[in-house]
Amino acid sequence: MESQRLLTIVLLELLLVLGQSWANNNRLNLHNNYRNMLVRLNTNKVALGGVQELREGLVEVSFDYGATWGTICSTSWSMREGNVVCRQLGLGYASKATLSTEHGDNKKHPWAMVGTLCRGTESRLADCSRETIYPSLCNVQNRNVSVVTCVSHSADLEIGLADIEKSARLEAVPMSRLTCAMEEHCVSADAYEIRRTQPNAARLLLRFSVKASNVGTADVSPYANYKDWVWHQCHRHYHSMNVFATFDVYDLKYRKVAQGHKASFCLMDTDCQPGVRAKYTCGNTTQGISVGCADTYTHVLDCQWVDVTRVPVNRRYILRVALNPEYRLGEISFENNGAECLLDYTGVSSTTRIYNCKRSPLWFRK
Ligand SMILES: *[C@@H]1O[C@H](CO)[C@@H](O)[C@H](O)[C@H]1NC(C)=O
Ligand SMILES: *[C@@H]1O[C@H](CO)[C@@H](O)[C@H](O)[C@H]1NC(C)=O
Ligand SMILES: [Ca+2]
Repeated sequence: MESQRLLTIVLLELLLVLGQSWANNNRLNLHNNYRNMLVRLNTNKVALGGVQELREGLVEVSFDYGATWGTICSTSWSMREGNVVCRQLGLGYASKATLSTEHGDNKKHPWAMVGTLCRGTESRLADCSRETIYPSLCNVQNRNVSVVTCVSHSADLEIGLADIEKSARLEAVPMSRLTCAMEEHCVSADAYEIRRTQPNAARLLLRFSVKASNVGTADVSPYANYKDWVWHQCHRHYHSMNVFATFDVYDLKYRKVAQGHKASFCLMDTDCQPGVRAKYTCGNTTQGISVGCADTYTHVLDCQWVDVTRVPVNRRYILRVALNPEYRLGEISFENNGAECLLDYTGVSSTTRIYNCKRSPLWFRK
């Protein structure tokens, strides 16, 4: 008798749990099709609510033709998702996309959708995909909801391909000449160990130039306020962004074999189209890239390399260069920010080459 009662209880509990998770998934639209989804911005801020058209606020969706609205929780909420929201609302491009409570929290505005994952090119939020598992970030403690700010003009970085191929060269540099670079973590981790016993050992550096053109309709402005820029004593300039570009080497099965570091550049106009005047100079308060200008980081600059000292020689690899890989700056498109090249690496400068560079989107997480 006792065991039968226990079984009944277990079965009842199982049904309850299944029912709850079904209801939760349904309510949060983890699997729903989004055909009838509506999107709008909303805010608790009185001053903003009073303006005619909201350009920033929390993002709300409705699956019942506007009868009820709810917010979004997503691990990957970024400028990519923001661009889709702004595009769908006819408000341009995202200049900010965060998870926060600044326009109201999920107590007052419960999530109606979780795990939204966009490439950034979709015309409607309904066309985006979903994270494959329930995001652990979207738990009961989290009060944040997805927020965007839309602007009508935006920058658009485009990576140059010819510059990478033409400039590529391999160079052996003793660590005694890499003091600044090592301070900024521009060599692989093993170098710091080796330096203790062999301070003059050389690193093999694959150097190349990277050109970042602004083909958008607004200047590139570093995301941080200039008061927050960090002075780098070694290179004697301010860094306005922590991660402006990444350089990585993969084998042909896309396993990473060498990590270039995350380069934090000092943004400026190095070359401009005819009729456009350069105005950003890598100064204390003047960093950026004007519309119609480019910032070229030539291969002779410190840190403009991948440390390939430990990469096996006489093989073919893939080099990936990505601008603004963390989507810190708002852009019209992230489809033109990546370059993917072939790299024949021999360990010898005269026969090592980078070729076949193709422009690629910032790699969409698989
Ligand atoms: C909510 O967002 C803020 C900043 O936007 C962040 O500091 C905080 O960690 C977030 N909370 C959770 C639970 O993710
Ligand atoms: C820029 O910052 C450096 C270091 O703090 C300072 O020495 C220099 O005077 C500043 N220049 C300007 C133009 O503010
Ligand atoms: Ca771009």
